[in-house]
Amino acid sequence: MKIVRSDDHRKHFPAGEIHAGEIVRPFECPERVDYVNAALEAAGLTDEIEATAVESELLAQVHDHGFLRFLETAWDEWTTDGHTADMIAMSLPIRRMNTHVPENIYGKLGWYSFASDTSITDGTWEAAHAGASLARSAQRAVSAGASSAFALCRPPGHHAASDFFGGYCYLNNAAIAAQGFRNDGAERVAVLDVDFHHGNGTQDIFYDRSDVFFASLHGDPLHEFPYFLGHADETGTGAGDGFNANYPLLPGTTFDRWLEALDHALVRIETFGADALVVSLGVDTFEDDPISSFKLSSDDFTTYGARLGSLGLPTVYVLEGGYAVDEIGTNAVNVLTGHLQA
Ligand code: FKS
Ligand code: ZN
Repeated sequence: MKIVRSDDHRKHFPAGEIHAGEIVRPFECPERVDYVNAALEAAGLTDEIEATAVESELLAQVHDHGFLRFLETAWDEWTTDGHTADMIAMSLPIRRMNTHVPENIYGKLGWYSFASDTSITDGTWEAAHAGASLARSAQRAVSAGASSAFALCRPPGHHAASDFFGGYCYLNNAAIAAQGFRNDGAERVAVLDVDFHHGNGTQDIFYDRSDVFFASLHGDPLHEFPYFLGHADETGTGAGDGFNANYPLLPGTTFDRWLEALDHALVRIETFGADALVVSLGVDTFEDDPISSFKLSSDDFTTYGARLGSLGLPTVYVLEGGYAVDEIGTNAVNVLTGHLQA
């Protein structure tokens, strides 16, 4: 298992997150990566490779041009306007209010966002770009012959669609890895999203395509973030019809039930005939996660990692969520060691 990491994630750390009407320390914090690094070390997963920068052409295959430009320049434009505090979108377009892209920076901020939980700060672009580079570098190593790789992406990516950010995500690292596999010759790529939250961004990016199959196990959006996408009847559109599979599960879901859904998704991936697999690895399914409601124990992560490994596919793991910070390392690394034992 190749490991790809960067310290640039530290450049992104908003001062606060609005949570239940209060400003709290962001759940998605830099120490998350420190705990994962410590657990990798403890497990002897030390086969590190150097990251190289993701190409702008690949970013442009996954994301909208105007959106990329916005992310790259937002902080400068904001500070030029005289602001110094983090950018938090508070005016977001909703039904029938989205015909013109605003010119005002505050208007653009809302236009390109879907959730006010996700601020832009000095350093957000650099960190997000570095994270995308980790995903691309992990995928390149696997396309070049490594059997698996793990990218310690932070900020996470699976809520970011082609043209909007939110849910702590800016660039869709998993989608970038999947498109990278395609560019490097894989005919069919599967993306499996095991984060507690639905990977709405990844789904949206590949929704009309038959070359990338997307499957996600997550808290039912009727009850859980991102609330507006991730239902079982979303199966793809046009050429992509039949290439999207959602497994919405009730709050409180136990490992038995979760594993049934996983096994179903794995059969779908095998039937699809994937040449490569990208796993959106969020460990917020853990029983003690502070913002999620599934009941997986640390050992359960090892068990399901072995199921993923038993597919025998070239696999890239991309870090997504997980907020029980001192256990995030153990849980993520348990999936990787499970995979390697298979
Ligand atoms: C707390 C509720 C609003 C939404 C939760 C975002 C979850 C993000 C994630 C990711 F993997 F992207 F990090 N926050 N104020 O775990 O899915
Ligand atoms: Zn999550």
